[in-house]
Amino acid sequence: MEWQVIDGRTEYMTNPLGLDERAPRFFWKLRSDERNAAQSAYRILVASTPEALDRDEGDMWDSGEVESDRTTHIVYEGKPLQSEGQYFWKVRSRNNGGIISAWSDTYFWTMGLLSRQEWKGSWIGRRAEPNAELQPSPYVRKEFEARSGIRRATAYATALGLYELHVNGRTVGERFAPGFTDYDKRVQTQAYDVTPWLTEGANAIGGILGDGWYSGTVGFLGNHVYGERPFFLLQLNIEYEDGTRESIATDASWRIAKGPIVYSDMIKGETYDARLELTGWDLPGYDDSGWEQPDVRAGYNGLLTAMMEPPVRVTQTLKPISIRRTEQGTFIYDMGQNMVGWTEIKVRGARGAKVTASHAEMLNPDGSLYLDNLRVAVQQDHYILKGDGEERYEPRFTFHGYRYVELIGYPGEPDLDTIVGKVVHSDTKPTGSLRTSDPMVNQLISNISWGQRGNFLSVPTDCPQRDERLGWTGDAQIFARTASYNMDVSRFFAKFMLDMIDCQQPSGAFTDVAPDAGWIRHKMWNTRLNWFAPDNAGWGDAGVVIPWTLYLMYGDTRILDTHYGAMVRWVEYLRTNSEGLIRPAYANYGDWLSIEADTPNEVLATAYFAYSAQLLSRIAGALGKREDEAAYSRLHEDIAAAFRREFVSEDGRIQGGTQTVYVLALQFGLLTDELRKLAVGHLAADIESRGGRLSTGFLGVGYLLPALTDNGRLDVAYGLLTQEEFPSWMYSIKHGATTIWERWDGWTEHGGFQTPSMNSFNHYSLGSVGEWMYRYLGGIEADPQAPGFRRAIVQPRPGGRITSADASYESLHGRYESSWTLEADGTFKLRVTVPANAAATVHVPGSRIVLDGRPAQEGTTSFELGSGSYEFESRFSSNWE
Ligand code: RAM
Repeated sequence: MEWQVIDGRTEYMTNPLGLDERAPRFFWKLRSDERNAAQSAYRILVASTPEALDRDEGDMWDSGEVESDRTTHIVYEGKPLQSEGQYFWKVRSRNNGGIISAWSDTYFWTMGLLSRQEWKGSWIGRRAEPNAELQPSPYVRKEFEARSGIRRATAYATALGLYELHVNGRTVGERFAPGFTDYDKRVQTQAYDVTPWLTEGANAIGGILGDGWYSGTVGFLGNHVYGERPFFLLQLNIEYEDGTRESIATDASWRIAKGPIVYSDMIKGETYDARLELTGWDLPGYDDSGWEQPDVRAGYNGLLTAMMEPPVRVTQTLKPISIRRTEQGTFIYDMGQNMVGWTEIKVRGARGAKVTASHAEMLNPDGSLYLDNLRVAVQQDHYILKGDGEERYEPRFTFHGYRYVELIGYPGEPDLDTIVGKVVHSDTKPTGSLRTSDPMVNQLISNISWGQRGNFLSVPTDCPQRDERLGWTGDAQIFARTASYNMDVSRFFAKFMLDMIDCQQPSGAFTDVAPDAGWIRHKMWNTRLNWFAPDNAGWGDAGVVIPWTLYLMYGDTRILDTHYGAMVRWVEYLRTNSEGLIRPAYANYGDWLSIEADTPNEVLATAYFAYSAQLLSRIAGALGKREDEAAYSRLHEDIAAAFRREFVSEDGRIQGGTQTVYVLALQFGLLTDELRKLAVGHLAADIESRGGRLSTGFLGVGYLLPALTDNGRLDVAYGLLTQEEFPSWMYSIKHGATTIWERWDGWTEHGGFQTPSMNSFNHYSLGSVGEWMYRYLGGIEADPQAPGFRRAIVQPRPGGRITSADASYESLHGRYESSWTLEADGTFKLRVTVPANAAATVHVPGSRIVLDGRPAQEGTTSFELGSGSYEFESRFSSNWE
C-alpha cells in the first residue's frame, strides 16, 4: 500500500529564503492509493546540515513520534534559529494501519538578517535631476574580489522604491521588489541565493532603481507620496569553505549613474532611450569612472520585514490575435484578452527613431483606442532605437491594463510576431478549477480569474489601468473568498493584513485603502466632504473578514492570534461610534455601484457592524477565548435585535427595500426564522419585479446567490447567474467582456460608455459570485468545524440550465474534486475525490441514492467519507418543479 509524504512546505512556501519568523510552521501532504487513509503520527527532524539529516540526526529539532493527524501549521519547537541559519528538514508519517512512510525528500529554509544591527549597508540613491518631473532610473554598481572556495553567498536587498538586482551580468529576483507597503512604517526585504553566480576573482553586483510606489505616482495621490526619489539597500554575505565571512554592502564607495530609462512610472509609463545604454555595466571590468558618487541617506526609521507576499512575476505570454492598420498609419493589435502587464516589442530601424506602444482596454466606436477612462494615467511606453539590428524592448517599472495595443511610429510593417503581451501579477499559484456545461458560465469563471490576475499585484488593487490601482479594502473583503478558491492567497492576504494593521487608526478604525499611501496623512477625508472616511462599512470590516477567510480556507490560527487585538479594537470602535447599537448615517460609499437601488447607510453600516461582531465571536472561539466568544456573540444578537427594531417591519420588509438589505440581513444572521421566510420572499419579489435581474452593488453582490440558495431559492440564484439582460454578469459577456467590469453599466447598448471619470473594465469586486460557484455549483465548501479543508462539505446544487460541472480545489491537504452530470432522464451522477488524511461530508441531491453501485439506505442523503474516490448516482428532480 502506498503511503508517502509529499510537498513539504515551510511557512506555506517551498524552500523559502530569508525568513524572519522564529517559529516557522511546517506543512506536508500525504499520498495514498487506499480509501480512508489517515495519519496517526508523524516525526519531524530538523538539522543544521543535510549530512546530519541524512544520518537521521535532528540536531536542531527532533519532534519525536507525535500522535496526531495534523499535517499543517506544525510549529517548530527546536533550538533557537540563528540569523542567516540554513536548516534542513524531513518528515515521516504513520498511517492508521500502522504503516510508516519513508522519510520525505529533504526540504530547507534559511533565516534572514534577524536584527537591525546586522544590516551593515547604507541607503544609497541619486540626487534628483533639476527640472525633471519624471526622473531617470538610477543604475548602481560595485565591483569586488572574491576568494576561491565560496560555500554560500546570499544577497539581502530592499529599496525605498523598486529595484532590479544584477549579479555578473545576470538579472536576479523578481519584478517590483520590494513590493508595496506603507513605507513610513515598513519595507519588505528579499533574500537571494547568488552562490552560483559568483566567481573567484573579480565580480560585479548592482541594481536598477525605480520610483514605484515610494516616489512615483500612486493612484490619484500624485507622486512623492513617501519620498522624493528611490534608495537602495543591499548586503551580499559570502561564506567561504574555511569558515571566513565577507560582506559587500551599499555605501559611498558604490557608483551610480543615469542610464537608458529616461523615466519609468507605474501610472505614467516609461521612456527608454537605447542610445544611452550602459553596455556591460553589471559585469566586472566596466569603466565607471564617469559615474557619480551615490547620495547616502541618513537612515530609515521603519521596520525591515522579511518578504511576506508572494513575488510578482511574468506568469504568461500572450500573442495578439489580430492587427489592423489605421488611417493615421499606426497599428492596433487585439490581444484577445483584457490583461495586465506590458508589451514586448521587436523592432529594426534607424538610430534615434521612436516607437510608442499605447495601451487601452476598449475601442471607441470609430475603432480608435478608448483612453478616456485612464484619467491622468498614461499607458504609453516609448522606445528610442539605437539602430543596431533587431532590438527588443520591454519596460521595467510600469505596468498597464489593456486588451488593445497601438504601435505608433513603428519603422516598417509590424505583424503578429512583432509584439507579445507579458502577463504580470503576484505569483499566487492556481488552486481551483471549475468548468461547466455552459460556455457563458465558463467565460464568467475565466473573467473572474483574469480579474484576480490583473489586480493582485503586491496588494489587492481595485483596477490596473487608471490612476488608482489602490488596495481598496472593501473590494478585497468581498472577493477574498473567491480569490482563495482560485489561487493560493495565504501569504498574499496575510501580507495585506499587515498593510491594514499599519494604517489602522488610533481610534481602532480600519481604513478604506491599505497601504495608506498618504491617504490619511493628506487628510483626504476632510478635504472631500467627509467622503474618504477611515471606517466605511464593508471596507473597514475587511480587517475581520480577511483573517476569518484565511482561517476558514487554510486553518491558520496564527493570523487570528496575531491580529486579535486589532480586530477587537475595530469592533469596539464600531460599538463606541454607534447609538443604541445602530450605526449613524454618516457619509460612505453605501452599496457601491448598485443599480437604481440605494441602500440606506445606517442599515448597511449596522448590518456590517453585526457581521464584524459575529465573526469576532467565531474568531475568539477558534482561539479558545470562550468569554470573548460569548460576549461578542451576545453583541451580535443585540445588534441584530436593534436592527430588527429599527429597520424591519412585522411583515419582514426591511428599510430601503433593496436586494442588498435583504441579502445582508439574511446572511449576517439578523432575522428570526419567521422573518427570514418573509424576507426571502421580498428579495425574490424584488428580483422578479426587475425582470429576474439583480440591482446589488459591491457589498450585496457577494452574498446575493448564497442568500437565495441558503433560503430555498436556488432557482432564482441560477436565474440571476445566467440572466443575459442588463444588469447582469452575462450582459458584459454578451458584449465581449474578458474580465469583470467595475460597473454593471460600464458599457450598455442604450448608453454607450459610462462616465470616463470612473469606468474600469478590470475590477474584480462584482466577480465575487465566484465564491458561490465553487461552494454551490461545483459544491466544494469549507467546513468551519474542520478549517483548512481538513474536512470539506461537498454539496453540489444542480439547477438552471447547467447540466454538468467539474470542480476541483487544491487544499493544504491535497486535491478535492466534485464532478457531476445531470442527464435528461433525471439521472444525477456525482464523482467525489477526497485527498489522503482528509474527509468530506457529501450531500447528494435527489433520491434513491446509489454509492459505488450499492443502494444507500433509504432516506440517507449525506455521507461521511474519508480519502478516496466515490461514485454516486441518484434520481433528481429540481426543487422547484
Ligand atoms: C472606486 C473604486 C473602488 C471602490 C471605491 C469606493 O475608487 O470603484 O473599487 O472601492 O471607489
